[in-house]
Amino acid sequence: MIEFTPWPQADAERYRAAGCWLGLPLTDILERQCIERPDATAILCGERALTYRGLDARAARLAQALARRGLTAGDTALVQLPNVAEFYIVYFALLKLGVAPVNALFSHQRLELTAYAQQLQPKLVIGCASHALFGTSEFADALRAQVPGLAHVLVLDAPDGGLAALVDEEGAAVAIAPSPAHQVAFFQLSGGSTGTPKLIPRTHDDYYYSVRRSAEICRLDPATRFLCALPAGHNFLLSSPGALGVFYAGGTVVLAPSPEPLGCFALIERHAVTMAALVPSAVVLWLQAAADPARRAQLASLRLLQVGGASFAEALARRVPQELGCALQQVFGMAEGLVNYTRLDDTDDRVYTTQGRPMSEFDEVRVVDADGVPVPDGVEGLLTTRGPYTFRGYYQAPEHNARVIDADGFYATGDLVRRSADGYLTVVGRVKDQINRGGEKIAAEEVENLLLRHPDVLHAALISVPHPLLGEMSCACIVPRAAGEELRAPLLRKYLREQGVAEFKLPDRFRMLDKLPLTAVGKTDKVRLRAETNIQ
Ligand code: J2J
Repeated sequence: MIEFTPWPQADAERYRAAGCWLGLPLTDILERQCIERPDATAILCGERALTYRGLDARAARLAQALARRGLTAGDTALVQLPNVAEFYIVYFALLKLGVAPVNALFSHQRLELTAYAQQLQPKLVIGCASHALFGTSEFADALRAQVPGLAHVLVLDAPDGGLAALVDEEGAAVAIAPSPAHQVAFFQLSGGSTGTPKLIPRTHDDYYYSVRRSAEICRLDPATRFLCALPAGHNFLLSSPGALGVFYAGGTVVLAPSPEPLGCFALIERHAVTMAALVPSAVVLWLQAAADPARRAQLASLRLLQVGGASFAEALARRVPQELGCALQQVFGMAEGLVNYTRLDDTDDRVYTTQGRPMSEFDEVRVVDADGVPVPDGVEGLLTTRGPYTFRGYYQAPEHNARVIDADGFYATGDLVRRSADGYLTVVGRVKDQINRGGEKIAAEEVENLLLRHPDVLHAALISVPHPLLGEMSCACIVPRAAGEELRAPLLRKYLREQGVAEFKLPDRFRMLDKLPLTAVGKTDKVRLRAETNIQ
């Protein structure tokens, strides 16, 4: 059994009685389609098409192959795959086995994967040969040295057959079962604001509820063709309603390697895609591309564009229906739980100016001031929340949990919002020490700690600065140890890269300073630092 902070008994009973928690594992999503529409197309990936029966059969075969190799319920796995059909085959195979995976982003590098592996102590690692870390066995060997229980490293597209051989393997059947529905199904990744990346345990019960409710709000049905062009493992693309919502409704997931518009537009046209999910920075690129009437014509089948992950300017939001020819839905969610949607029948004003309202009537939202006292509607405050699919604690992080989850179980999201009288939220800023770089989250402390390892760096502070496309980019403010030190941006960037950090976390800009401004209590005054940093 994998440890996690459970909901208090009374809440759990309430969520069960209300039908939020059904006691069903996430594998039910596939199993019901194998009965209802086994021959419908579940996934389109390049030239490959997988039916529901095909997807389930592959997941089942892989689960059996892994069981024969000793993987059992309660084990964990670290998975890093790009947007390919195997992502879902592996995900469901592990769920069938009761093995809880964490899906690292494909942009993650040695440092992130090692941090996750150290926390999870996985028995299994699955990677892809097209990623620098899994092209050779060097990284896998280094992981084995740090994770004593690591028994298997499987690589997709490996010369020796790797993962694919297991998906095709026939052998003696072993009895397997998913973990109980009220237990951990898998781990989500936190955007983070601390030095170490945090893991979010998600149970079958809570996640399945969020998927069903999301599919309902977005009115998914078997005719839905959903373009997944952002990382498949991200909470948005997996559950809001994401691929799991589409599978639940019996629709089709069309996989794209990236949100780059020309490739996506071709896929939309070829597969008559009806719905897509993007971050704001990708919408800007889509709007530019759709200025060409021939390109715009490729979007004829698109009915709904979901936008979330970062602040979406009202002026851009207003252009979506006009220039892309589809409805807009704003989505404000988080891997920790709470997801807000504008509704498909909302007024234009709501859709353009708010980030929606919570998906569930059981979501509880408190907008509070710095002392934790609720503020009136319409007044800016800190968003805190609890509910049937909002976690109660990060994995093995008691100190951090004590800071972000209050005595009543409300999670402090770190987002500054305004709530309208009818419950719609508008995101106005954040208090967490995080940079939201076009939807990719960077924990300032993590990068600062890496910079401080450099012998010539005395102080380091990572702040956000405005960026026309990404919304925000990062700027590292550095105080060198010795005056006149030849500490240059390329050198520091190279130093960070060598430490094995994801490319999107490398500071976009560097500023060399004599000293950092301090607050009254002696902490770096990032508000002042941001105000004084004028970088275009
Ligand atoms: C402003 N900020 C937003 C929005 C997220 C659906 C959609 C997104 C995520 C996600 C997700 C925002 N406007 N529309 O998990 O299921 C910022 C907030 C939030 C943080 C969460 C989903 N939508 N944000 O982005 O865990 O700061 O989840 O707390 O990656 O992104 O980031 P993440």
